[in-house]
Amino acid sequence: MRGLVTKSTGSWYLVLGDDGRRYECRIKGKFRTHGIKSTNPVAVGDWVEFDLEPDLDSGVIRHLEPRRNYIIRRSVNLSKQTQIIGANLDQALLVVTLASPPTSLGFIDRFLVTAEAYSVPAMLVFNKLDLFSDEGLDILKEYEQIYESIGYPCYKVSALEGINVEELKDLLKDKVTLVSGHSGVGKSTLINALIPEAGLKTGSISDWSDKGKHTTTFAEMMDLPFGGKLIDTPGIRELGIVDIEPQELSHFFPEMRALLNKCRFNNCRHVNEPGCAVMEAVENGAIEASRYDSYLSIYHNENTRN
Ligand SMILES: Nc1nc2c(ncn2[C@@H]2O[C@H](COP(=O)(O)OP(=O)(O)OP(=O)(O)O)[C@@H](O)[C@H]2O)c(=O)[nH]1
Ligand SMILES: [Mg+2]
Ligand SMILES: [Zn+2]
Repeated sequence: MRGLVTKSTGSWYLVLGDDGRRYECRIKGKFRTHGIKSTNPVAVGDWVEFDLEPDLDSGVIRHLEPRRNYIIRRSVNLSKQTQIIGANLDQALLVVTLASPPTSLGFIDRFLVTAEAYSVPAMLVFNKLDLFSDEGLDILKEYEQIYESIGYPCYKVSALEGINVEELKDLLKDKVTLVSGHSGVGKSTLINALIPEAGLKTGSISDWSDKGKHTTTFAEMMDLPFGGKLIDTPGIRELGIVDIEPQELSHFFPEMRALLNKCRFNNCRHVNEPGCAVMEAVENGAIEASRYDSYLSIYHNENTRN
């Protein structure tokens, strides 16, 4: 039977079969994963074929269909294993908080680069609007300006108080949307606000300060009552970039991509070359310094890997 993977624990998978029933499935033996080595050969959003076990309630996945796209990360710990966060996505929504917990611009940029590299349209949702001080609102405005000007849509909501949540519905309708972000930013709270019957477990008020806390432990796909699907995911602390060559990194910064044929050297790395149009744009403010910092950070940290 063919089916859609709606939950992945790493050891078993929930698969929505073509017959509309859900089956608990496992993977047995050797498994073709189209050349991607990852801790989870099968991810939420994958289409698979599976054989029913004699009990007819569970199954064994025997074939993974090629993915249209996916979001992948490298764990930043020593194992350096990669993990596919979700597959076959129409878009990715990064939930961002400026405080409790803070989300850095570097993290936002890494997420956006990953989404660009795998052709997943991305948007930013700034959450916990109810907690913002005047100063916080100023910073928010600055962030919105940075990302809107590059072409990433930005929204600000309070998932807890339901502020501006209604406005998100049009964007999510009939689409498969991955919801990602640090632990404690309110991903599950936001999904509960959009899908009242989801009943997802959310962190208790003080949990975000406990760095090890992950309330959501497995990725799970849920149906939106007005059409479309959301994938709730466990919070990620850091986002290691996978499989991007140094010379192609600037292609995944849309504002740099627009300038690439203007550099004096066509193999310009935009690091210290004379006549670099990207560095010139940073100098005159057309490219945000924080974005260029993120570029350099990814360039030097990620791409010198062995
Ligand atoms: N004040 C305020 N608190 C919020 C808001 N959204 C979520 N929270 C709180 O933030 C905490 C974490 O929310 P969760 O929804 O569990 O966060 P998460 O992103 O799903 O976290 P993980 O599952 O660990 O990745 C909870 O105490 C929520 O009540 C909001 O808009 N305003
Ligand atoms: Mg959660
Ligand atoms: Zn250059």
